[in-house]
Amino acid sequence: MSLQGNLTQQVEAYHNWKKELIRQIGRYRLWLQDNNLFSDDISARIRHGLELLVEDELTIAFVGEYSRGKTELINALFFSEFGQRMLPSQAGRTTMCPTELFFDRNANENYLLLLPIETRIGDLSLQQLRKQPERWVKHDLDERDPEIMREVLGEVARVKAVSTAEARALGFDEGMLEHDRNNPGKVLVPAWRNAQISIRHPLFERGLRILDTPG
Ligand SMILES: Nc1nc2c(ncn2[C@@H]2O[C@H](COP(=O)(O)OP(=O)(O)OP(=O)(O)O)[C@@H](O)[C@H]2O)c(=O)[nH]1
Ligand SMILES: [Mg+2]
Repeated sequence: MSLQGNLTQQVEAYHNWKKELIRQIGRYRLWLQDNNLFSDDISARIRHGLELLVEDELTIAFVGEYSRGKTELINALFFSEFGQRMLPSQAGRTTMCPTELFFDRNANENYLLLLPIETRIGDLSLQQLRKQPERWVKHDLDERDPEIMREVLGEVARVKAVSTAEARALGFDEGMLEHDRNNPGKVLVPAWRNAQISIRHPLFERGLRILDTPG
């Protein structure tokens, strides 16, 4: 059986398990009511539990040393129908920032959001910055034009040349960074701190989230 078929079945099984759990919690609530064991406190706890179950999404993180094929596997699993690599994967360090793939069911659209690396200088956490759309650079992704889509997604691998002092200010250990061959004295840092990719895909529409990480 193909890997894609397996994954689809497993995500489906997870969904069915969640649905069954929600049904059983409903039965438990009725049983508590029938036996006069129900209270406002229990009601609030059950409601909170159900909300968590409904909101909860399955996230799979791809973690490993660089150039081990993490991104290539994601390309094969989710973008094979485009007939070409959608996310940049090549020999050497490629994925430069943590990249989340999912489908934004509220906005109901495909897009790429990029958070500039300079936001590391401020005090705001990624969690806080997620609530500030104006800090992110947004690109539309048109699934009818895979060539352009691939070009846009290539941004995830972008690096920029900065001085070693700038790299330190951004929180990098310069010993870990590559030197820019065209710019003596400068080092290469990721251009982005985080990437969010919303893509219509049956598994992402089901709530699956993928996290690709730099090696
Ligand atoms: N022969 C072969 N090559 C592979 C396989 N998987 C990945 N590659 C190649 O290995 C190179 C690195 O793959 P990536 O997917 O970019 O590796 P990565 O783990 O995402 O690396 P970073 O993003 O740098 O952390 C690319 O040239 C891929 O085409 C595989 O199963 N077989
Ligand atoms: Mg990669």
